[in-house]
Amino acid sequence: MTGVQQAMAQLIDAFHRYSGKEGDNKTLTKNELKELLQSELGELLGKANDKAAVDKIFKDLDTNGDSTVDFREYMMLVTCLTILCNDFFTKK
Ligand SMILES: [Ca+2]
Ligand SMILES: [Ca+2]
Repeated sequence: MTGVQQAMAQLIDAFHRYSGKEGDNKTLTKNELKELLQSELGELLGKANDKAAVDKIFKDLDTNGDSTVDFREYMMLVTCLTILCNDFFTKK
């Protein structure tokens, strides 16, 4: 697998690991998303400890406004990060 594919697989796996922690096991609450960002992407995002940044990411992802992030909504984050990764890897 390439780095990008590996990153995507890890992000998809992470959704399922964190979505089951509280409430509905098919969606992420803000707490679950925050934990996921901090634990899995802390290095990449750097701002996961910043509450305002987490709030913004959550709000941006929750396109239907039901206060949870489902897998479809989460895929937007994966796509954005994958594009970032792709830029990173192709520039090398
Ligand atoms: Ca959940
Ligand atoms: Ca939602």
